[in-house]
Parts: sequence; structure tokens; C-alpha cells
Amino acid sequence: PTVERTLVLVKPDGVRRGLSGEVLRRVEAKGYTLVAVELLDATPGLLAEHYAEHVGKEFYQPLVDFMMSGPILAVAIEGQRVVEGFRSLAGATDGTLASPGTIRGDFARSWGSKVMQNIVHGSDSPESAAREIALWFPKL
Ligand code: DAT
Ligand code: MG
Repeated sequence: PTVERTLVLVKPDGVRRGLSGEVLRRVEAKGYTLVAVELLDATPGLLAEHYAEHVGKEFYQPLVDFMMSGPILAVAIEGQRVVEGFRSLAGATDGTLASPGTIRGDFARSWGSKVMQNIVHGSDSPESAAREIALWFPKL
């Protein structure tokens, strides 16, 4: 069994709403280990790398503006199958449709441009996780 890592971001809406602790509580209650935690302000360059797959899409600039609207809590976590496991804790991208019991399902709704205000980011594969952790935590 290979222990893996993933990147979690509590997005500016989650930090603003005081949900950072709730996200960390759920991660720890699930049995994952915190590896690194940092509150920071994203820059356009960091976000262009982080969201490279979305650069050029119509929602990209609104997404960047939102991600720069306040501090982000970046968290690297560790555990067996943690990439899939945190995506499961986070729930579907669209908070309106995300299952109750998930972070997004319990705390996010979406309409219009609000779909990006879905509390958390979680890496979508071990390869993405390695790339994203290197971006947000260059010293790890
Ligand atoms: P996820 O965060 O579930 O991995 P994603 O990688 O497809 O979703 O998109 C990244 C973020 O961009 C997502 O959390 C919310 C936003 N987003 C995705 N699709 C969008 C759309 N069609 N309109 C507006 N924002 C969108
Ligand atoms: Mg994604």
C-alpha cells in the first residue's frame, strides 16, 4: 500500500465563512495526516500554473479573480488513496448537486457565476497532486 499526498485548498469563500477548521476537522476525522498548512494570497502566476488545464476557458478570469479575492488556506495531506479520498470528501464541483454529507454538498450552493465558490479544491490525480504540491509548497 502506497501512501500518497494530495493538495487541498480552502478557497477564499471557505476562509471568509470560517470553514477552514471544519475542512481540517473532516480531513483529520477521516484519518488523513496533515503534512503542511499555510495561509497565503495567490498570485496570477501561481493560479495560471495551478489551473493550467483551464487557462483560456470563459470562466478562467472570473475564477482567478475569485481565487485572489482573499486568503487561501493551502494544505498538503497524506494517506492511502488520499487523492480519491479527499475528492470524495469534497463532493461534486457544483455545490447545488454535490451530495449532502460532502463539504461542497453541506456548505456550497451555486447559481450563475457562483459555481466556483465551492469551498475547497482537491487534486484530481496523484500526478496533479505532485505538481500542485510543488507549486504551493516549494519547500516540501
Ligand atoms: P474541481 O474543482 O471539482 O476539480 P474543475 O477542475 O473542473 O473542478 O474546475 C476548477 C474550478 O473552476 C471549480 O472548482 C469551479 C470552477 N469551474 C469549473 N467549471 C466551471 C464553469 N463551467 N463555470 C464557472 N466556474 C467553473
Ligand atoms: Mg479540478
